[in-house]
Amino acid sequence: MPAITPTPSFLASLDPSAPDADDSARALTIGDRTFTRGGLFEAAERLGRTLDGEEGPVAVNALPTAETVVAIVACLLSGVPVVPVPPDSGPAEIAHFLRDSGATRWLGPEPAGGLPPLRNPGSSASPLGTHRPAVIFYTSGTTGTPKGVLHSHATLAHGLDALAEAWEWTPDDSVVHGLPLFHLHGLVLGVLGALRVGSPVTHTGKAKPALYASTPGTMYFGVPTVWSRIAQDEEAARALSPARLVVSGSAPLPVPVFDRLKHLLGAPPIERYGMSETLITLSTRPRGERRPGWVGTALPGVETRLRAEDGGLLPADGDSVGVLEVRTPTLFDGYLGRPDATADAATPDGWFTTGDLAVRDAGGFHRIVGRSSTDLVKSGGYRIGTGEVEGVLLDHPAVSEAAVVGVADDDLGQRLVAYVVATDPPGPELARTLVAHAAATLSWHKRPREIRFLDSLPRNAMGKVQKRRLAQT
Ligand code: MLC
Ligand code: AMP
Repeated sequence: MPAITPTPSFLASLDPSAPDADDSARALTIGDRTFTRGGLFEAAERLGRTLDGEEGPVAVNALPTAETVVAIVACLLSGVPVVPVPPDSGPAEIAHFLRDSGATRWLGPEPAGGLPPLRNPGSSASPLGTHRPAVIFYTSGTTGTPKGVLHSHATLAHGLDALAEAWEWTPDDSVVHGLPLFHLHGLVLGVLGALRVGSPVTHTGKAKPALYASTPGTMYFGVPTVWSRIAQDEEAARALSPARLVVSGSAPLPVPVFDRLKHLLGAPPIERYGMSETLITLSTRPRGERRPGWVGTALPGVETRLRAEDGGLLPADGDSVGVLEVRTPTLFDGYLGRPDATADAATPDGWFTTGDLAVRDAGGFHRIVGRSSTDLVKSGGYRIGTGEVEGVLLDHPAVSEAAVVGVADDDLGQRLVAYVVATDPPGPELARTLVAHAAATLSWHKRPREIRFLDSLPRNAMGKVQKRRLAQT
């Protein structure tokens, strides 16, 4: 993890010394607040001055508000690492994020249950050591608590420039979305991307069809759940037809949704693929082919290959399914404090193992087929580790066994279903209690959408729960 010098030009459009800077140009609208480029820079700089000497990282309660954007931009401009915290996080998650990152300050409203103690730099060393990442994203793995994904100013800058090139994204564009401000999609692409390119962005607060439809723009970003809802709302979909690009990512876009958007908008959506760890690596192009079910070709600087179960490399024949490996200048700087997990994700020759199953055709087009592990679920575009949810359910006194699986869902792509062996009488009331327990301990978006009670969980001869059998029940 090389230490990197923060560069104020990462958010290039806010650079006050830029020769063609127009301070009065609109930079951001969120809620009822609109900032000019100069106004946003000034607000962030003012807050940044209070961070002077802050070792950080600084945790930001990433509500969809102007204050959140100002806080994150302030950290980036000041070179203080920032941890965007999902605002619906429960106390266990918040305590983990703060402890694991060694956060020294919290910006934004305090959580309802109060704030756990922050690290005092004077009395304990930073888990970051000498490294100064730009952002730490917490993301779920197949087991254990979420891991901190470290990105430098350099990887973010590279990733956004590659996207700008691929999408022909210029200051003449205007971006619209309502995605959460604590993940790659909504924060890096949707806000920092716009601030780097210099195209104004409107955040709609929520990712609702009517809000997208009533907000003019040239580029709309959404996860497939958002596009599926818009595709069912003909009026909303038609309102987006003047847009230059409608972009889907974070989860597979179902082919019927692709087809319906193409019909209603008059042009097919752009699909792009990425991960918190790699940033965006594949995309279709505005002037290129957009093929339903396929996520396009490598972005500038990115290489891909497919690995078979037997360890060999697979041909790009449009048919052979293997685990997708990528080599990219946008690769993260590792998982915070987890050299074991960082090493596990790398091949001996330095490629990153995504864990996604894919095919690639001779023209370099990729289709994402699924994930190699059933323990990582994508629901509404959120990545959720089933182990984490099982652990929380097992902490409840009425639960003796629990297994969580992702089940196909027309709206969310996958929805979390928890199979539970209960010590209390099972029924709707206990189901509601367990959902509320998971939502309150972890976060609202990680709650199981359904609890199914069983007398015992199906296990193999080794005692391991057979999740594939559960997912079929
Ligand atoms: C929310 N609600 C609550 C609550 N929190 N109610 C009680 N208690 C709480 N704590 C309310 C909401 O306001 C809403 O009400 C209702 O519950 C449903 O909320 P929800 O569960 O959030 O909505 P849902 O329909 O499930 O969400 C769909 C969605 C959401 C698409 C809007 O899943 C979403 O924002 N997904 C984006 C995830 C994302 O950005 N992933 C990218 C990761 S980066 P009401 O009345 O308002 O409806 C990545 C890399 C890449 O993947 O490639 O991009
Ligand atoms: P996250 O860690 O939340 O960034 O999620 C990354 C994961 O989202 C990837 O490993 C994929 O499984 C999934 N993903 C992202 N974009 C797409 C896409 N366009 N199609 C299918 N899956 C996607």
